[in-house]
Amino acid sequence: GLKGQDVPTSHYEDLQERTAWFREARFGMFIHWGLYSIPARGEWVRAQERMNIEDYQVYFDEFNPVNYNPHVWAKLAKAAGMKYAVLTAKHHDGFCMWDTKTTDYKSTRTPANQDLVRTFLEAFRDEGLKVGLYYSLVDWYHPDYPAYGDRQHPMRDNEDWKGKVHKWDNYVGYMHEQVNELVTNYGEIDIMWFDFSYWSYRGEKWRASELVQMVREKQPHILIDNRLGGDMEKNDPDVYAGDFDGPEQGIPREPIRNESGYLLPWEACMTLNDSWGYKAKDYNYKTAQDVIRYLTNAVSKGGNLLVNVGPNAYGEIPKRSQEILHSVGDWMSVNGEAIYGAGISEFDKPEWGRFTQKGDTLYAFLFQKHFGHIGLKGLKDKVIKARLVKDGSEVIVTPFWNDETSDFDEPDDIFLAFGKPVPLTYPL
Ligand code: FUL
Repeated sequence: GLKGQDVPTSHYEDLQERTAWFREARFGMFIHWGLYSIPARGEWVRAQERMNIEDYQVYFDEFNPVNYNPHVWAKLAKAAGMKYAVLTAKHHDGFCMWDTKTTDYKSTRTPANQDLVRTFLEAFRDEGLKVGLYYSLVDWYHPDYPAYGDRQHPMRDNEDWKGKVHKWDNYVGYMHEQVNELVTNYGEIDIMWFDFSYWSYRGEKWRASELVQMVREKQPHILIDNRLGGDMEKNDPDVYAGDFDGPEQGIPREPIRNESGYLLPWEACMTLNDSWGYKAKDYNYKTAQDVIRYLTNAVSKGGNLLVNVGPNAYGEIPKRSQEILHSVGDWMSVNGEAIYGAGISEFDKPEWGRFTQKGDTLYAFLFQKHFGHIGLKGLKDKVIKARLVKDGSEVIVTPFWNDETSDFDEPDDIFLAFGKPVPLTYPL
């Protein structure tokens, strides 16, 4: 095994086993969809524009995504090379995308008249994808969710809320019951993606241990993120330890480790433009190449990438997002073997790109223009053969040293002919 990946406790052995499919999958789709798709100014619109519930009610009254077809979404995810998807079952606005018994603030009471969580889950499973649900702990709808003491609450500056008593326990009970419904009534769920706890509202404020225990009882294989305030790093198997870390909008500089230095599974989530929920006027899209590099970068550090789409009011994934994901898929269909099931390499990150590794095979991803060769530090005498992943063609390996042409200054550098990515096979 790679250094640092051997696990000391049965907790970490369980973690490795439980997350095996997830670490193999590497690439998933995040879907932010709800009432906020109608104003189309992002999922925070109610908070940012200080709307009260009546202002926001118009979107509830008209929510009718006539072109919603989760099979189309699932096929797109598959075409992109994604292996799983996570849908917002409830975002901060508190609107429920399933037929919950806990409130009427749900999709089945809108013109959509559909349990959108159920139809999403069924369609994505049909296409052979793993399925996850995002669930917001923050809730701007529930009357017992506290307005004051919560900097994120849209009612924070609203005089009407001054002096109001919020029965926190009521809210936590409601929240537990909603999660209970999701993990009880919808078959096998692969990921629960809680979002998020903060400041004084971390962990046990939400009765997080109890919540996680309930979820794991109902869904023994489920993966849970660490935004409940779970202390994965503390390395304590008895607390509500999350199964994976979740950096947002960026790839960490280094692999993620706990306090004892053991590598943790992680997943970076990222928008395709600058918004999670559909924002009509956000044209700042990443390119397919950007996405490929984020993904490669993540995998080279032992992580996953969860790329977001924000379907519109009709239930359609924006055209531009579709195009990008199709291009990423073209690349993945040829180069996926360097991504799926691959992870951290024992060799240092090269100046010109990234390495991933799977068993004895090293995958080299070239990010830069080059002069027909690249240098591989520390690989002298270790390479049996080198091939281009995209067509299996031979890449010439030469123990080579030339002051003129080399950026590197170690005599044991090995230079390879042009190729991207380049798989090398060598005995360990
Ligand atoms: C954040 C949320 O506040 C954003 O709206 C989005 O859902 C992102 C993935 O997580 O915490």
